[in-house]
Amino acid sequence: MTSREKSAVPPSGLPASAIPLGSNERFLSMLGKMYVIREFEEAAGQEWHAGNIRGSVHQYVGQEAIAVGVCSNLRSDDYISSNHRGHGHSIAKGADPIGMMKELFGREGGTCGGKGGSMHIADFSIGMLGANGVVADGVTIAVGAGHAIKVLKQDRIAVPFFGDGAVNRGPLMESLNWAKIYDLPVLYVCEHNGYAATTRTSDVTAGEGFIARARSFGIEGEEIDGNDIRAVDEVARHLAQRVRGNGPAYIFARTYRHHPHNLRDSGAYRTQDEIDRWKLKDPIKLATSWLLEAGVARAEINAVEGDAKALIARALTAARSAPWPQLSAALENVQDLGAPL
Ligand SMILES: Cc1ncc(C[n+]2csc(CCOP(=O)(O)OP(=O)(O)O)c2C)c(N)n1
Ligand SMILES: [Mg+2]
Repeated sequence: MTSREKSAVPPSGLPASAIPLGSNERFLSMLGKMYVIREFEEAAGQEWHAGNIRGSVHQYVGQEAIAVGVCSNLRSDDYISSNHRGHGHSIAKGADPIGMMKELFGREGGTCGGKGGSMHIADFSIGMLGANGVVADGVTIAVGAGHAIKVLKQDRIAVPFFGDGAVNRGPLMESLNWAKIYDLPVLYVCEHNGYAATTRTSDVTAGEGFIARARSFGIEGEEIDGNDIRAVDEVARHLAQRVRGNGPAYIFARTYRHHPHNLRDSGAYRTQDEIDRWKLKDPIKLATSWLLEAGVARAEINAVEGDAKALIARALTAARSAPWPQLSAALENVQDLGAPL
């Protein structure tokens, strides 16, 4: 089966964008997507420790509400770009988790033919322009897409997801200037989880950080609790509408990653108390508790969780049994600059 074959039924039935705004069904659907991301990430961690996945894996656990809340307000032809922590963004935009798991395993049928791995998942068929291992560089790709949208007079938007570690890099600054000067339809999404690898970003950021920097270029936006799917959904809907056909805006979302930076990181620079306090604000737990309060039955919530677990179990089975890529595929989809072999 190829990655293009959408083998996975969305675990919560209809995609969130097809369900009336603000309804319990919409939020239940988003909860289902958050569960798929969480199950994918926990499974990826286990498989990495078991030696079945090579390279780095950066888990998105704890930040799921941002990707899901934003992407639920995008059209399938809108673009996103991502960073090294990109699995959640890809799943939220509609990538097939089975193809993605094959990709992490380096197998044939992976999203990128098994040649990209965790940090290079791209699926142009759903507007996912790529994860990116170079901090801040995914942002410039989305701004380039935004420029193309403007030149081609389309009504799409481009959404770069990036972390607080990108805020001190030059490409982000250049991109803000370019996006504003050309009034490009770009919705910046800064996921402020407080850390860039093992460094607390407040220790290495001069001035007031991303919001002040965006404002200094004349770009306005909103700061939100990135663990509250309702807040992300509301603000993303409003800002995606504003950006479409207009100039840039930003979402600054406060959040936290539950796990260390990647699977090689001991995480020794954070206290257990800090981690525990943020886990009380787990976006899945928060959404579950207010959905129950809103009258959604526990059985419905259990069902979306069960669907997500079943989907990821299928993804693991498929990834384990998929063949390795053919040697002849090594030079397929590689840019040919004309150099002699
Ligand atoms: C240009 C560049 N510098 C350094 C690194 C090493 N590096 C990889 S991820 C990372 C931290 C990024 O932090 P942030 O952007 O906040 O994302 P988070 O990991 O918190 O999701 C660093 C420094 C890199 N990949 N690229
Ligand atoms: Mg960070």
